[in-house]
Amino acid sequence: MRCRIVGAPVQDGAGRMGCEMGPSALRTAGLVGAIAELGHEVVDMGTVERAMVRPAVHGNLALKALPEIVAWTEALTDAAYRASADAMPIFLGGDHSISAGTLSGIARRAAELGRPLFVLWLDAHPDFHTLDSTTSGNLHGVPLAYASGQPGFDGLFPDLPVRVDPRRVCAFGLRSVDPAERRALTAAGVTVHDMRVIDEHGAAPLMRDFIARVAAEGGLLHVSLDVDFLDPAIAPAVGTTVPGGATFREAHLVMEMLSDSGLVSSLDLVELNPFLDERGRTATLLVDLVASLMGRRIMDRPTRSF
Ligand code: 4U7
Ligand code: MN
Ligand code: MN
Ligand code: MN
Repeated sequence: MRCRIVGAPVQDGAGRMGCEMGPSALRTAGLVGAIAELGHEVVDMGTVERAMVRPAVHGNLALKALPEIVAWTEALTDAAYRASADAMPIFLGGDHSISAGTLSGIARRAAELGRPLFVLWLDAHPDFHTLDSTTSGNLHGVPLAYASGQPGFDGLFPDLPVRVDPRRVCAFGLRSVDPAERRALTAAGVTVHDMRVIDEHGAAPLMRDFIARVAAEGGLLHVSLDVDFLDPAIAPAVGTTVPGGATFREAHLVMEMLSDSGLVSSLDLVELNPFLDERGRTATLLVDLVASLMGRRIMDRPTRSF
């Protein structure tokens, strides 16, 4: 596999500062070496630069840093499109607002390749607010709604070249969903495997079904991993902790099954706030999860696991 590392040091979309240091912490924790060690070709392409900020106003006065996030989305859409030309891009956030751009660029790429794009959204939150429905005004809460073409972003966020079909999105690990998001997710047809569903069925059969769907349609698969998908006891370096998250083994199993599938074509690592970490343990855990996704195994397996 050819991998491309793309730094996206964005923090204006989150409620508190620190995500800007995410790419540095992931590099310091040894991301590039961990991938290379598994036999992949990996190039660190450096850091995306924000586009020029232009004034942007919206009736929702709670919105924070709208012009800045619009400018980042412009730059990241372009960077994601280019980085996905002939390799698997890994985007280092930065807060989750970066996915407004990464998803939009990847969706354009998938459409050009004539492949349906699936998205696995690993997160405590669906990030399915529109500019009108968000009450916190933090724009890391909107990227999935934007990229899947929900209304109300026109004229402010860049026009989507190609939208992500929400029926090809699986949100996995949710445990904090606002009422407006709940309604919109259902109406849009997003598959939601919240923590209660994962508790009842186990992560494996849910992942197996989703992977089988992607494979059956010959799809590309973008994985967006928000640190708060993980239980805060194992991943403290995040501004938006919600108890009851994925355990260490649940998270690794998801990555191992994705790796076996051979379908993952792009990845976001987002919301790491190194200012809140304990001696780099969250950054290190993320690097180990990426290693599982890229093929690290406890033992060799004689057969595929699904
Ligand atoms: B993250 C929230 F109200 N929904 O809109 C909001 F619960 O990227 C949280 O998933 C958003 O971390 C979390 O502010 C965004 C809140
Ligand atoms: Mn998120
Ligand atoms: Mn989240
Ligand atoms: Mn968060």
